[in-house]
Amino acid sequence: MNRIDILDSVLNGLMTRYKERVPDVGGIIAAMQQEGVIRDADDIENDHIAFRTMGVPQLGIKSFEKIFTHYGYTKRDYYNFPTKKLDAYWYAPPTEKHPRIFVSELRVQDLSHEAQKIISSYTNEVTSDPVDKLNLNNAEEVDSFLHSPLWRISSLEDYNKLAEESEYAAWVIYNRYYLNHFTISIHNLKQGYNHIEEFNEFLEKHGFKLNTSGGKIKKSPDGGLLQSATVAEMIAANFEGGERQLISGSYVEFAERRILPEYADLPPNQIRRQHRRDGFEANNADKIFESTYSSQTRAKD
Ligand code: OOG
Ligand code: NI
Repeated sequence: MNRIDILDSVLNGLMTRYKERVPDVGGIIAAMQQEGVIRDADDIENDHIAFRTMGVPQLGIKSFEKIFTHYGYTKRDYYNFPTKKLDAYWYAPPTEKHPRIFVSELRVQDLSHEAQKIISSYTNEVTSDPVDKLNLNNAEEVDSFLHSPLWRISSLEDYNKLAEESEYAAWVIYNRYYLNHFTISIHNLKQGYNHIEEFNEFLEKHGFKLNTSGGKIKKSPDGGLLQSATVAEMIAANFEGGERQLISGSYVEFAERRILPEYADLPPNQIRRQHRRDGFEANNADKIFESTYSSQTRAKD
């Protein structure tokens, strides 16, 4: 298998698990089919996928990114989220058919001593960078790594303590490298659905709840990138000792990338990905992170 085939297989594995965990994915696909927006799921262009990581020396972005740079992804811009204490990068895919990747990392050393102690009690079980031990040319090995525990199952008490200080920290302690979201590209859909405002209306008409942080539409200052996201679905989590609690799982995002001003006159049938606004926007992302935060999930009736 060449690297693109391995990548496809790893991405398929991620999407399969994600669809099982996030019923909204199947629900949105079904609603799009019902209204004739797509014929089947393969008609959906995946704008990007996102992962969350713990910023400790043997893990975090610099460990995780090795998986996808091996398959031809290139590291692009850096983003900083001061209040959430996060760093992030995005990665450009090896071909136009593949999704971009957004990877964030919690600046663990910026948390309280108590939160750091809880986190390290888990992350210290990983004694060296686990990606270095992986055979990245073996898709099954990578798939199983992405869906296996990195550390022991957390206690409910630790989860709730972490959530008080960083909901992101709590999310990663439980959900680890599960796909955080995939993103439906809106701009290439048929008329009536290819702008974020009308797509949001379509979603709400079908009963999907949108993240309202900063408004339902997150718009970049250049006007080129418009995003919205569902509120994360709650999953019945099993904690140490058989304790259970509903916690945030993953969500779905929607992105409209406008044509760059310099290509405004290109005929529509010649517009490709490179003619549209690329990358991400820190202020949009800052609000999208909150799709898994209780301020948003609580509002989900
Ligand atoms: C990522 C939030 C940011 C985007 O497209 O800007 C994001 C996350 O929730 O982990 O997805
Ligand atoms: Ni995103």
